[in-house]
Amino acid sequence: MNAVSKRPFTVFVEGNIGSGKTTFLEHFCQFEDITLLTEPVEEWRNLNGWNLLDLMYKDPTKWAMAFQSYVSLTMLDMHCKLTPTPVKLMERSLYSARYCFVEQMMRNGTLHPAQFAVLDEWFRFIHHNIPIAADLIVYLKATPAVAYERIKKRARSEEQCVPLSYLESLHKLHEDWLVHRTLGECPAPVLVLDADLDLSQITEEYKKSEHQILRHAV
Ligand code: DGT
Repeated sequence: MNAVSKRPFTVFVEGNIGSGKTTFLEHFCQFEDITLLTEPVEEWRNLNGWNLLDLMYKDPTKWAMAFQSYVSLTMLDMHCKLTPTPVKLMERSLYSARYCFVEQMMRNGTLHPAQFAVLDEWFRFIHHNIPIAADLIVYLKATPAVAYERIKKRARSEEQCVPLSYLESLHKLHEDWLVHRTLGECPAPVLVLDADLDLSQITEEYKKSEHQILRHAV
């Protein structure tokens, strides 16, 4: 397929921190006609030697604005990336950055209302002027306590201070956005998968999404 002539079938993989988005994407490595775009966490950990993710967790009031601004840039880059395949799978999106993370930081006062207004204007501008559409959202729905245990286990150094209450509020925002539809705009149909299952059972759960995704990979 000519990469510039037609937008690929685009899937956002969404879910709380520790819900298994990376494992979900790895499951689709076996299929040739799918481009996988993993979240640019490594870029957030090293911008000219600065670890913005760490700075944001250590002093959110000071660094949230810079961090979210850089998240927006790297996410926009993912949305705009041309792919040689008919299907594109993206880990998260500008939508979850805005409706889950920025929303959370605005509600708990980490972002000043003026900072929030700037980020919101950027989101609105991009949304109206740049194609960031999706055809399907796969929502990996995880109980916050399960996500919390996984985060402890993987021990990413920056996340050691993440409390269960933070995961609970992020979970509620994902639910309001993707299930109850009371927050923001849901840009595509949503397929909800049970992300609480352990590794031995999760492949079967992931397979439930294969038909909807692979039928476009021709
Ligand atoms: P997974 O595979 O489901 O366990 O996914 P993770 O946890 O590797 O990926 P993700 O996107 O849930 O989070 C990576 C880290 O970056 C995590 O510490 C949360 C943080 N993060 C991701 N996007 C944003 C954002 O827009 N704002 C803020 N404040 N943090 C974000």
